[in-house]
Amino acid sequence: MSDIQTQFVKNILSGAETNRKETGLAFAPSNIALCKYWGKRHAALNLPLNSSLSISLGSLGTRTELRLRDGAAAAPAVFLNGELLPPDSSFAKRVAAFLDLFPMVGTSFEVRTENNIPTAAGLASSASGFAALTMALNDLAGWGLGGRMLSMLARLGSGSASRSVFDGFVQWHMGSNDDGSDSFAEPFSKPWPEFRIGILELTDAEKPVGSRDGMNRTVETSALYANWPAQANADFQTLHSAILKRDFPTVGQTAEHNALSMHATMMSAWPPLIYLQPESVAMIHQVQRVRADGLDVYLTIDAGPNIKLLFLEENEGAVASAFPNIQVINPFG
Ligand code: 2P0
Repeated sequence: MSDIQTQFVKNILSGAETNRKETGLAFAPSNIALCKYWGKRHAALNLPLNSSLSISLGSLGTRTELRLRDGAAAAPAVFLNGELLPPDSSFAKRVAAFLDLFPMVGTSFEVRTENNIPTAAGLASSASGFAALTMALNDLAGWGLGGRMLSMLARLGSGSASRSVFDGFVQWHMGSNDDGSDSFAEPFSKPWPEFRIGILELTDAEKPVGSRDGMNRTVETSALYANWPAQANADFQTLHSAILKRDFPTVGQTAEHNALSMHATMMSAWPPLIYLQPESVAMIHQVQRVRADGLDVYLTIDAGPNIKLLFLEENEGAVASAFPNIQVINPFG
């Protein structure tokens, strides 16, 4: 816990009343970025170098129950899908560090977190995990914080968690203040009920480098990274207006271009970050082939090997024939 984090939490909670209960409960959806967050301007506050934009996955995400335990201050007991995690596991350590920011709520917690997203599908669970934990904390403490404040607190756990506080299309404004007070997420746009996401789980190979280390390495060593914030901020604007206009081809093209540009900056880091596997590259080519044949389908890829397809309901049958192993998600269903 750093002084700047402590001050940040104090600022967010100033004015919030505490009405503490024994248990807090919350659900937060997973999200997929159409304009990716890649690179930080401040590590402790998870302040990004570009704005990002995502779509939340409806009922797919994380449900978290948070309970206060009696007794002396202790590391939290963290259960993931019913199993107690070793305290030195990376998720348990990150949860402990996050809860340490809230000694005014308690100093000994039990955290029960359940993901209903297949963990191997490459869907970030830290985003929904820290969003659900933040919302469960808000429930337990009875702060009654609104979405903007919750997104800023969730951001301290994981940058992408700031977007998982909301349903539907979400924008995370990078902000410019050094104290992080204007870097928050908020929803925009009405539901787009025809929007579909297809998950292609190509391999469950462990990713060699986590997102946090990967983005830091890219910022520090990639000469191409210098161009990324400008492209991402332009893509953000294009996506924002194309979503409001329901211009699907522009949404798809911009999201695909954004994801592949992020991968290009990753590959130009040193040592290189190559998250794509041979199956991923084969699938990128297949998406291009079926699109050349007239099917309106686009892809996005996160810091891993699996591919996510973007398409509209009217093409669900054709996409499922072209990609038989697809798992289709209706984010507004
Ligand atoms: C995103 N990713 O926008 C991008 C695309 C991965 C690739 O946000 O260090 O786990 O906790 O702030 O949020 C993953 O990064 O990183 C991520 P931290 P986080 O979804």
